[in-house]
Amino acid sequence: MMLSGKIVFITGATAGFGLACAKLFVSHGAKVVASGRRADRLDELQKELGGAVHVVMLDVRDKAAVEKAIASLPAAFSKIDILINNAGLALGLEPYEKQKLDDVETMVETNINGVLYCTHALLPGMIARNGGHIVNLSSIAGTYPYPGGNVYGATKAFITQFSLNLRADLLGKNIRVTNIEPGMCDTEFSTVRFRGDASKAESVYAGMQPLSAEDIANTILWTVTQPAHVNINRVEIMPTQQAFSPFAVHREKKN
Ligand code: NDP
Ligand code: 8X3
Repeated sequence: MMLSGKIVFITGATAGFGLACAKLFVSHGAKVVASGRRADRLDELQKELGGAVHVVMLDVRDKAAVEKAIASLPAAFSKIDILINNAGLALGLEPYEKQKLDDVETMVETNINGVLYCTHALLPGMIARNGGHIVNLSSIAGTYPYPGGNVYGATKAFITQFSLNLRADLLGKNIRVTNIEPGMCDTEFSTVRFRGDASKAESVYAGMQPLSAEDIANTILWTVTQPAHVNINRVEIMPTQQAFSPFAVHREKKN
């Protein structure tokens, strides 16, 4: 099996990409540390995947909790080979001046701080063992701006640049870093963004075929199963039915 003997730490494994990765990686022989905030979802996953998974209730915004969770992993799950920094969210699609600062802080704390804390806690072990792979979930929103993307897009731009800079730091240490940059993908992402408004979330994907969480899990699996000398730096991936459009131009009305 492709991932036999590998231990994978996934943040945000209770839904979407993280959940799909947990299931796919276990099916390929990995042992998975699955983390997230929702205990009921973690319990379900534990029941479904059994001894191949160790679940940890964890809010990645909490620096002390991240350090404690990682320091207290059971021995069989403690030597992490692959970290998937996946936990993240967008809140709102309003122009910045209308965004609630509480939501802004939640995005920054989750999408940026969470990645910084988990990476900082797990990297020394990878360096000591002279091997590892960090996979960060950025987004096309980190490269291409769109109205209402303001802070969410900026947090993802941070992740893209952090991934590339980590590569520079880690040269010679046999640790790979991959930045995954998906476009529209039908998970709980839009339901969270629109604060539980399911019909608004559904309308995002109406009449087109978005990516699925499994598409992203398969892509991540591909990046982590390349030969050790191959580092996939970035993967930008969109639905076929999503593409680019011209720059927007504001034109003054003629009298
Ligand atoms: P989902 O909403 O389906 O899943 C998000 C996961 O993140 C959940 O498991 C949630 O678990 C977890 N999470 C959120 N906040 C925290 C927190 N503070 N601490 C720990 N876990 C947290 O979204 P996706 O699977 O779509 O998104 C995964 C990642 O991919 C995100 O970083 C997102 O920005 C990115 N992405 C998504 C795209 C999309 O279109 N869907 C496209 C590009 C990137 P819980 O609530 O249990 O804590
Ligand atoms: C999620 C993709 O385009 O909705 O990161 O921002 S997008």
